[in-house]
Amino acid sequence: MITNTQLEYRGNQFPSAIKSFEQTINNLFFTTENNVVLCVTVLRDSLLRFRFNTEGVFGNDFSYAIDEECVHGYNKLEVEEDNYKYIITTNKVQCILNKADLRVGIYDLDGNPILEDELGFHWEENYEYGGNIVKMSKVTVDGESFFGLGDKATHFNLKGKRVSNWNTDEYAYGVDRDPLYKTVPFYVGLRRGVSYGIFFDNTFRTYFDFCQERRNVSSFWADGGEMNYYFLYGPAMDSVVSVYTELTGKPELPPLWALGYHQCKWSYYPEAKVRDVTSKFRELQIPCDAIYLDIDYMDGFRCFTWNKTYFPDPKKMVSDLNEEGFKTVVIIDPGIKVDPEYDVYQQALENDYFCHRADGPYMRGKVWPGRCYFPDFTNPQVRDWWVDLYKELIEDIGVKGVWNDMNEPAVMEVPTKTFPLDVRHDYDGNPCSHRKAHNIYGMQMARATYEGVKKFAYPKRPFIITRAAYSGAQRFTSFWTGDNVASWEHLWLATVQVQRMCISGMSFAGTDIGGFAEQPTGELYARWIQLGVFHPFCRTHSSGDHGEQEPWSFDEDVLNITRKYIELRYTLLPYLYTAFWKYSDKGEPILKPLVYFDQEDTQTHYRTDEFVFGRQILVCPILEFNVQGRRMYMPRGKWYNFWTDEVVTGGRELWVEAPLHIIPIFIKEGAMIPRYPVQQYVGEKKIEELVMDVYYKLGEEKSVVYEDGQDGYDYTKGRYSLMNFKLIGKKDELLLKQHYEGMFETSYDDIVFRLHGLPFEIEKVFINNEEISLESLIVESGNALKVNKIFTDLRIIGKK
Ligand code: NBV
Repeated sequence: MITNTQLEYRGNQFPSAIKSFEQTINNLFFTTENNVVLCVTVLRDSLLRFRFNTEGVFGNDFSYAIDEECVHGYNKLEVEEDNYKYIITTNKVQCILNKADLRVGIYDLDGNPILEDELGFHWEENYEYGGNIVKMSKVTVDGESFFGLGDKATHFNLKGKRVSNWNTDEYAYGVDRDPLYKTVPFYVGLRRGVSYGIFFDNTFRTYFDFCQERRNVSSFWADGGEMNYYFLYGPAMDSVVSVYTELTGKPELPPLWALGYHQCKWSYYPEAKVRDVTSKFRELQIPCDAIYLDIDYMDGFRCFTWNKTYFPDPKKMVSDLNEEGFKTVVIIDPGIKVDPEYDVYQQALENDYFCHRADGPYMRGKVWPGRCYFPDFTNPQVRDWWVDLYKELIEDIGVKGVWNDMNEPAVMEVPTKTFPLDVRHDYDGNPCSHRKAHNIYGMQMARATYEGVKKFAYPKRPFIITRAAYSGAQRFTSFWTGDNVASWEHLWLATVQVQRMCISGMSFAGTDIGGFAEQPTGELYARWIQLGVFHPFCRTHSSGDHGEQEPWSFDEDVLNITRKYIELRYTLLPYLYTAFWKYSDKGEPILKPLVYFDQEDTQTHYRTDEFVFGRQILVCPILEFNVQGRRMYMPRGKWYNFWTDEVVTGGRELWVEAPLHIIPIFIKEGAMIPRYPVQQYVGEKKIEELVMDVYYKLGEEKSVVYEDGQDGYDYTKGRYSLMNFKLIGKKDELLLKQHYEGMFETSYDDIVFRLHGLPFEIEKVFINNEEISLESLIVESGNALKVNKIFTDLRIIGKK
């Protein structure tokens, strides 16, 4: 039976009435009279998968995104039936399927709707290519908001937007330019205070419409493949994002140096230039951990080779740099130069590792080396071969990280900027055309690179960065947002894009600080570095054809500002590393957009600029030129101004001062923030004592500090140190409780607690219930106490 709404969608086909239901353990199969099958899989009480097929049988169930290690299990699964519907009940949700038309509604256990089908699943034959365009539409309510989708260069709240996913090399993209480099078909909906998520795991070109076409409808569809989506129930946004990240995979911890500052340019060469730049960092005492070599280090842009004129002895250079604390990161692109004399080309040819066109010949395309062929990274044998190509670079020469670029894949001089759609791919034994493999090509390249670097860097940790990605790529690599521009608009995009990446499971992300294309003014660079040091990945990069972009390329003021903020990042490394550990352990995003931080406060739903770094540091970037301050939204609660210790009450907009050397930063009251000394690079100094900045609160707050060997895999065997603190503030007393876990011996014995905002003068201190003389503890000018790290109970009592 066709309904009235469906009549408007002639050309589309719809499921008819359900004729049968079958259950095999977790899979519930519903088949309609016109042979549509819906398989509902209950993975967890709040995680359900919906997979539709229009021909009665499902193809092989294979996904590059889903992490096989993700643990599933539910507490309850019941299926009931009446004349009109099937009701699937778990411990968290109820899912109702209409018998008449297979439409689905999901409700909480009190019957409140979370997400209901509008037209629900429908499809249209794809006349051009065969197969179906598979579609889904959902009812939305007024005030509903949408977040996620990876690197979209648009307002943080996607309400009213239509976006698509087709990995694209988009040099100097502007606001609203779409699609860009990455495909993350995942979003979080926030409806009447309740969050849910949708992950549409389909690698074809996909589309999402958030009430742009029709006011109360959101929809998503794909040019081919299956309607295959996961529904994640919150009701808190943090559980939606964490469960999505678990589903698509959490990363290992990076080496700590990778969280330091990185310097890059297209390109630093010859060797003398590289050495100049690195020595200048040390001379000017600007901390820096990584130096990048862009395409010009290679011989004629041939991957895995060196230009021996520019770099006569790469091993010596890399090792000298390493001595000075600089880790060398090199670029590797996917295009392999067609050159019968080149061994990488020969090997791939002999083994048939390059992609073919549908009618047989190799896929040819022009990139930096000229005419190239492209490895099929969706073939596991090709990935294994690629892994071993890293032996010399990593094991022999000592390179520490690899940068994968152009892997959308990007091809020059063709209007589509990528492979022709007929190109064939192995897709891990599920052969298909480029229409299906395009969006995961870059991820599979980064995966093979990760495995290669890991194999030869072991027992050290690998570092990989990629431009193109699909959901799940975070298991292997970090990300940057591609070829941005040195403009104020792009500085705004930087804060929006990195926050968006963070709630899309891809926290280890950053932008080219200062902008890749064109040249920033000193002021823009200063504002960008102030923001960039709070991004999980922190690298200055530029195309190099518009002038210099090293910290000293501007004036003295900008140099000092840059040093000050990079130093601040280095002092916050234990805090950032702890946030990374929470990401790696629990899927918790490193940056928290305000709506994530406090979804119940509707004032946060349309904020784009401010974010919380980790759990307790609020950052508000300055995004306009020639200003001395700005208005910002302070989330609810009390916050200490980082610069002045003044306490402000949130839940309101307020004016904050921000002359050029200041970015507004606020610390959540009750927070305990760990700090290291300034180092020129990670590991330069032995950490003799840990400083903890303690921000008094009347009430309670928890803080955590995670540490380990900073590299290597011992942490996976329990060799880590986890200090769980609880601060309890009373009128005339401050109690710090510690619960310790792990087997790692930190290099320091003592913690220096710097006390901020203490409302009383200290009279006595008890450690584990034993009074200790104040004089023996007090350091710095009075408001800091130095205490052996092994304590469970530190009680600071005020004078009455
Ligand atoms: O390899 C050169 C550049 C690189 O510096 C940049 O970061 C990439 O996004 N690459 C793009 C190719 C040239 C772009 C114009």
